[in-house]
Amino acid sequence: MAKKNQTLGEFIIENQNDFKYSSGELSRLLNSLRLAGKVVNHEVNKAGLVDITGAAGDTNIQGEDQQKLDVYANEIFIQTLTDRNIVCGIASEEEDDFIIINSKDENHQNKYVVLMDPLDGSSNIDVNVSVGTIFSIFRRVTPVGTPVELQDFLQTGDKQVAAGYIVYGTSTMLVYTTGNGVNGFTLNPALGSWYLSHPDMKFPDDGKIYSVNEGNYLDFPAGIKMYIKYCQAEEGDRPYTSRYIGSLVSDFHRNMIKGGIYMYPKGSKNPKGKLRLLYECSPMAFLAEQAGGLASDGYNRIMEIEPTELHQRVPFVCGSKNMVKKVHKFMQTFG
Ligand code: AHM
Ligand code: MG
Repeated sequence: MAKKNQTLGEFIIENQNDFKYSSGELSRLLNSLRLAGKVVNHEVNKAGLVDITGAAGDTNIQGEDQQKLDVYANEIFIQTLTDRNIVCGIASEEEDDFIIINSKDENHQNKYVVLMDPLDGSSNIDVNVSVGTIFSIFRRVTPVGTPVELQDFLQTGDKQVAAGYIVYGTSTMLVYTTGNGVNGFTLNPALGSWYLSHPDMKFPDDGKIYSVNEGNYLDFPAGIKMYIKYCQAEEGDRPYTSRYIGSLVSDFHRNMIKGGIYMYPKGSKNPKGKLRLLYECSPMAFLAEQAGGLASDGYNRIMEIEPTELHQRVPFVCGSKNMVKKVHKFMQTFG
């Protein structure tokens, strides 16, 4: 039973019987992510102060190497998961290939792989706008005790055992699911603890917010153009409100709380869409469905798309159930 103000550590222990498999291992993995999230949060919050936002490879005034925050976040998450001997493989939006982790005991007993976007929306860092970390966890499909292979990462979203995000916003929140609803925890920076602030989060079935980069309007498929016109029409509860932060995590988070839809369709600049199936869309789709919302590529459930490559991109439509269904109707009619 979720209790408000319970700490994330307590919540993980109390709910570990909900996990389908090896609860201790998954609990340790979630604990590592919450720790790495705190370290990254600390850096994100002082980004303006310490001039850490310079380009990777730059040298600061003291002659120390500077790192971009997305490179830093990538390293922190990989290092935390590796040092604590918790997973057998990691794939990251920041890495060309997946990383094989050899367990410290001889037989590589770890069963989980993590896929992540360590700092999504990173173009927002320099202007002090919210960014986020997205993670997705699968059980490996190749035999335990052997090095992980590509097929351990190329799994459909339906196979996820957990997924979540951290939003570094006006307050920092960690929101995750293990397939039993969605819960949100807010970091108390003074104490360094995450507290359950948003138990059992749900997308309202309907919403009044649409989030899309309308600068690309001319490039959108006809169905999306027609849906945007529908959102803008004066009829019933419309026109809807347009809100676009340009940080998927933040746009999703707001829409889940208030009711809304996020869209990143394909276009000539992004013929397959911009967002990555495995690091962004699949985990967000798991969260959306667990919160009573929907996520698709405009036609099909994201959770059923068979990945063919690590950095695969897909069109993405995600949010309140009835809004996503409306987009499907427009896509079927106008393409
Ligand atoms: P990134 O992984 O390079 O940060 O790109 C993903 C981000 C999303 O967070 C955001 O919704 C989208 O890209 C914004 O793209 P655009 O600036 O084209 O609207
Ligand atoms: Mg990203």
